[in-house]
Amino acid sequence: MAKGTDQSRKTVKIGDQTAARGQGGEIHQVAGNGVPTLTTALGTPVADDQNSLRAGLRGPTLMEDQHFREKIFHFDHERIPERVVHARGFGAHGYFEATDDISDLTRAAVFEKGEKTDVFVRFSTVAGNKGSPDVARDVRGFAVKFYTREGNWDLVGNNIPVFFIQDAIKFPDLIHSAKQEPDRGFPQAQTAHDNFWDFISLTPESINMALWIMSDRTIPRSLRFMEGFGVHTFRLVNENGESKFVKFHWKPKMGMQSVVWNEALKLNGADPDFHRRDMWNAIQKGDYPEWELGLQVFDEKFAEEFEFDVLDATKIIPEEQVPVRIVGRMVLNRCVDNFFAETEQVAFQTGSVVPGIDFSNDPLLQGRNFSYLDTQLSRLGSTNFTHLPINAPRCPFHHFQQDGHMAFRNPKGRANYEPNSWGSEGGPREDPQKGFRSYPEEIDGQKGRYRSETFADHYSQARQFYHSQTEVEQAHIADAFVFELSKVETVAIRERIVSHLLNVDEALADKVMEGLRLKGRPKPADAAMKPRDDLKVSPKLSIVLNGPESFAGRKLGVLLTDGVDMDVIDGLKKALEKEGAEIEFIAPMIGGAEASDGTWIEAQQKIDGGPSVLYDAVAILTSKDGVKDLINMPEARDFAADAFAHCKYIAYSAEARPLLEKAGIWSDLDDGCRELSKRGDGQEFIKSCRALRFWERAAKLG
Ligand code: HDD
Repeated sequence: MAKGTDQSRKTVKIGDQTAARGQGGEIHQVAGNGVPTLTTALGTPVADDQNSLRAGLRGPTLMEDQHFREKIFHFDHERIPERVVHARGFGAHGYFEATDDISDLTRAAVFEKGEKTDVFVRFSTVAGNKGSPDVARDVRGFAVKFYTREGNWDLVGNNIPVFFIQDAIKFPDLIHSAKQEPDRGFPQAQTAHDNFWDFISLTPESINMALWIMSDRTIPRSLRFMEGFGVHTFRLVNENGESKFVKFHWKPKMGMQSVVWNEALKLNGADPDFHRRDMWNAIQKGDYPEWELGLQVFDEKFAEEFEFDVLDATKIIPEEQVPVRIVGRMVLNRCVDNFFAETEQVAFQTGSVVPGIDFSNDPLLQGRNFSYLDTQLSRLGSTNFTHLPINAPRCPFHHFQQDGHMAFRNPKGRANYEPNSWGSEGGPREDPQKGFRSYPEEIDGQKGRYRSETFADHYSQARQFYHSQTEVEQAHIADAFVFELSKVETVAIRERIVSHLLNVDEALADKVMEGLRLKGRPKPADAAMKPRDDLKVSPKLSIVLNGPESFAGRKLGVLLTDGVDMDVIDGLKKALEKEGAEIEFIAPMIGGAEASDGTWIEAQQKIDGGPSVLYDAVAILTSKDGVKDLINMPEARDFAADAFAHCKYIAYSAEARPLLEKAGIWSDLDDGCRELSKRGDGQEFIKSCRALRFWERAAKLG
């Protein structure tokens, strides 16, 4: 008998499962005892999944091997085109609950007070490919699919309330400029290159958004700690057909928080999956992220009187001018079962609205309404992408669309057209009462390729945004411009950006100019409209001013060694538990460390895999002997020095002093640093961590 056939295998027992040992000695499970039989895609049971069918022991593989061919064929076609933008995403399920009666504003079922609607949310970065790092400096997509009882409503937003361009016709240019340059195929997931800043410098309408992307909004600490925006002006329409304008806002219950740029650079190396891991872990352990949905509602009169055009997506309406009214809450409480089937195949469309919600004439939105439907065809390969479970409505639906690739929800019966004579057997019919009706806005005008003069002010809101930031946030914006433009090779492009910044804020422009060592101040860019000086600052635009009230949902990283004081550890653990925050132990070896009282502390990270950038605050707790090991480890010195440089709150035991000295921070320790010597000290330390960062340090760091 030939070697390598079933008969030549020995069966062995692993745990309570039967396994077969192959010729090479490898062990694999066989069916039985509750383990199902492996089959082909068409259900034929498979006897051997280890060896392809051969002519003879050492002969060629036979084409006849249907199982082998099907397996390889399917594997070869596993990839579908990634999204042309927002390729890297992370999705989760949850629900939306309407908490306020707004029937005077909209007839949308999703907003009936008390109504609970399933949602699927996909967060994303924009420019990077599917495998790019999570903490790239980039806008975050914030797309929400509401499976309402009157059809799916997609609110396809971002974590920034304005956009780069005013007209969708410029979108391909914008995205081409931002992604890898076409001749060289790099840089990946970053805008710090010539093409992007060239486009921006030649597109003054993008300057407001340029300020936003250079702020810390584009380096969020967690997807859970960022705002979301529908960006455009939409319409709400009530039962009587009356309409008001609306802008949608998502407010994170845990407040806003970002990382600092140097941290982001290091995070992308330490954990390219930082954001998805954080979201996955939070949901898996029941710490469900939550947002409130708020509306800015305004009428035609306000729209006419407002300083800017409400149809211009490069502008906000400050919350101080039109307050955000909270009308519901969204909770994400379930991770996906299968990344591909859900996160990858979900198809959002701005055009998917439901009765009671309608579009405005924002030319960016109008263009998007075409693009999203169109792109799904090339991405998902069939007009039947709505048949996929993640995209299908969860309310009853009936229509006469039929056939096509992969049509797997097919109507029964004779009628596939309308009108027909088949009465109640004749399929669905329109419903003038319940059905979607577009708001009958009066439109009159001449056909033409226009840009309204009301879209012409490109700098005033950029100035307002900059002036609304705290000092430390302003410094980050200037630093970000210097960083990005330092990667731009063409000096004329650097200069052009500075010439735009001169229209925003002279001090900012000068800082950037000096940071780049430009040889002289360029002239301010020609402005179609003189920038205004009279816009009031809007504190709601600052991240630092809108942080959390507690340390809940955040993580303390404790670097420890053998001999650590268990009392202090216990004190910290208790304080964090009370606060709703997490603790993670980092040790020289992954096996953990033995505390002074003999307690064994399991480590979650080995020191070189757990740098301080992974944590919101850190503690360095060691013993006289333990610290001797740490001072010789560059990663332990970095742990301390980075935490200090990133303005983190730092706790330490007296024994940690030699490490803090070696890291060069001992003599600079400030009020953001606290020695822990007894159990009760932890509570005070965690209280101080609520501020998230000790920003006072930033000025001293220079
Ligand atoms: Fe877009 C995806 C958000 C302008 C064309 N966009 C996409 C996603 C988000 C946004 C969150 C990812 C959806 C997902 O997770 O599957 N896009 C925005 C926002 C914009 C915006 C907030 C401005 C306010 N987008 C925009 C324009 C166009 C597009 C002007 C084209 C004219 N966007 C697309 C697209 C994508 C997309 C090509 C790629 C994948 C997809 O749609 O499904 O159609």
